[in-house]
Amino acid sequence: MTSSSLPGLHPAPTRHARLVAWVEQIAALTKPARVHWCDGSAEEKETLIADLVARGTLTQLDPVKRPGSYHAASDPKDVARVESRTFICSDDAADAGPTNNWADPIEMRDRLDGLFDGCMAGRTMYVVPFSMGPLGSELSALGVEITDSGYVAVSMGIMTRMGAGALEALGEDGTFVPAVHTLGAPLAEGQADVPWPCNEQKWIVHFPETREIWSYGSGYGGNALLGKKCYALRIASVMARDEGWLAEHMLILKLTDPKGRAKYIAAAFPSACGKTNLAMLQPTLPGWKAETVGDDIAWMRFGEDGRLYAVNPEAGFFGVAPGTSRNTNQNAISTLARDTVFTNTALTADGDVWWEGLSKPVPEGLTNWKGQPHDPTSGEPAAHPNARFAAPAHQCPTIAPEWEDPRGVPIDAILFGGRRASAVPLVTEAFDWEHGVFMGSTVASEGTAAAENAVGEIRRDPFAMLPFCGYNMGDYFAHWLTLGAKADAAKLPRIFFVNWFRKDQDGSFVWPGFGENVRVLKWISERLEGEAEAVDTPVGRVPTRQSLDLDGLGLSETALATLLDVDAEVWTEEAGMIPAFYETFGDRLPKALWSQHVALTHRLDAVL
Ligand code: SAT
Ligand code: MN
Repeated sequence: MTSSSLPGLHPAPTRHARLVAWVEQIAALTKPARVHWCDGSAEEKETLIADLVARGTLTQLDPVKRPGSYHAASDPKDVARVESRTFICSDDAADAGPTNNWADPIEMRDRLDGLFDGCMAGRTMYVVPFSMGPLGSELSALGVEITDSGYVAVSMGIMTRMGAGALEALGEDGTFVPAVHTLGAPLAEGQADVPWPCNEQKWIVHFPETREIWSYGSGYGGNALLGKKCYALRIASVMARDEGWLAEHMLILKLTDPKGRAKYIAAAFPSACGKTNLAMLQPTLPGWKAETVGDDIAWMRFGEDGRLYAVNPEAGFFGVAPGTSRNTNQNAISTLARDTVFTNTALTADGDVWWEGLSKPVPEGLTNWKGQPHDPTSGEPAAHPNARFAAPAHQCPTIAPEWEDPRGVPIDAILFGGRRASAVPLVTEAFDWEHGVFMGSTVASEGTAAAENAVGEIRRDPFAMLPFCGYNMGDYFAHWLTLGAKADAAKLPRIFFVNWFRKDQDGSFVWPGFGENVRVLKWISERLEGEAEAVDTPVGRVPTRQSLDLDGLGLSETALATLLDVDAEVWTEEAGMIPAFYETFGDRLPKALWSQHVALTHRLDAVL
C-alpha cells in the first residue's frame, strides 16, 4: 500500500504543513496498515482500550474495586529503561560528554533508516500530539509522538495533555519535537499478535541539535512514552541550555506553615530516594500543610520579577508501585483508586492489583507479574520491583490548586539529596548559589536493590540527572552557574542538601523519614523567613539542636549527633573522592567548581 492511499492518513486534522509532511514521510518509511490521529477524547480512549483488551495487552480490573483501571504485563525482557541502549547523537562526541553514550549521527541515521523500514507493518500508526506543561503556558512546549503502540497512546493520554488541544496549540506553523516510536514488531499478513510486542534490540536515540527522538524495540515507560525522560529531560535540557532556562529531574512541593505562609520547594533525588513520597508528604506537625505540584520533572524559567518559576510538564504520575502503601504514601494510594494503568504488578484472585509492601499478609491466590500463580515460598516477588502505575495527577488528594497555573509557581528553595548511610547530615544549607551548584554536582547515592550498582556502593548522580542530561554534564554545571550569576542573588532560591538515610552503628536508620520529613522542611521554611538558627560548618549551614522541631520524636543525644554533627575526618575522605569524579569532565568542568572543592578542603583543614 502506498502512503497516499493509507487509511486514516488523509485528511489530516491540521493545517500544519510541516507536521503533515513529516507524518507522511514516517508512514512511507514505517509502512503501517493504517494511521490514526489522536484527539485525546474519552471515546477515543475507550476504543483504544477495547482494542488493547482484545489483544491481551490490557486486562480490566474489577470495575467496582478499581473503576476504569487496567493491568498490563510486559515481556519479561522489557521492564525498565535501558541506559546502555540510550544514545545522545550530537554532531561532536564531546558535546554528549563522558556521562552519555554517544554515536555518530550520520551512522545512526543510516541504522535507524534500516530498522524503521516497514517496522509498523500490520499495525496502526498513532499520531499523538502533546503538550508538556499546561496548554498555552509560556513555560510549556509541544511535541508529536508517532507510535505503533496503543498502550503508549493511552499512557501518553494520562501522562501529558494529549490530543486536539495540543494540535490546536501547534497552529499552522508551531514548533514541535518530533518523536518516533516503534515496538519493532511488524506483523506479516495473517500473523497473530502477542500481548506485549517488542524487539530484542532496543535503541533509544536523541539528536540534540535537531531536537528529535527515535525509539526502537521497547514498549516500556521511559523508553516509549517519549514525552517524559526523552523529551522533558534529555531534549529539554538542551533547549534550556540554549534558551536560558532549566529542565530538571525535580519534584515540586507547596508547603504552607500554620500562619498561612506558602513556600514552593523543588527537589532532586536519585531514583529510589522517595521523590514521589516527598511530593505527596503528609505532615506529622499540626498546622503544616503540604500539597503536590509535581513528582518527577520541573521546567523552570526566570520571570520578569527576577524569581524562578516552575511548572510540572507532566499531567500524570508514573510511579514505582512496590513499597507504596497507606503507611508510606496514603495520597498515592488514593490517587490510584481509579482510571489507572498498572504495569507488572501482581493480580489478586478478585480482580485487583497487588505488590510487595502494599499489605500484610500476602493475599492468597495471587497471579505474579509473569502471569503464573505466585508461590510465596519461592523467594521471588509477585510484582516486578519496577512495577509501575500511570495515574492522572488531578486525582491526587493533595494536588495544589495552582498545579496547572500557566505562570508556574515561584521556587523558594531547591533541595538535593541522596541515600547516604554515613557522613552527610540530615540537612545542610549551601552558603550561596555557587556552593549549592557544587553540592548538586557531587550528589551521590548508595545502591539499593533496584539500582545497578552494588548495595552500599556509592554512585555519583549529579543533580539526579546522570541518565537524563542531554549534553555534556560539565557544560550543564556551567549553565547552572551562569544562570545564578545573571540573576538577582536576593531572589534566587536557596539551596539545601538533605539526607533521610543516615544509619547508626547497628545499621538502623536514625531518622524516621516519611511524614516526619516535614520537620526538616519546617526548618528550611523558617530559614527562608529568617527565623531559624544554623551553625556554619565546613560543609555548609546545619541546624542548631534547638532550631529543629523534634518534639515527640524521642531521639537520643547520640542520634542527634549522628544526624547533625559534621565529622571533619570523614568529610576529608569524602572530599578526597571528588577530584577523580571531576577529572572525568576534563576542561569542560567549570573552574568555579574546582575552586569550591579547594575551599571545602581549606575549611576542613582549618578545623582538623
Ligand atoms: O521509566 S521511567 O523513566 O519513566 C521512570 C524511571 O525510570 O525513573
Ligand atoms: Mn524520575
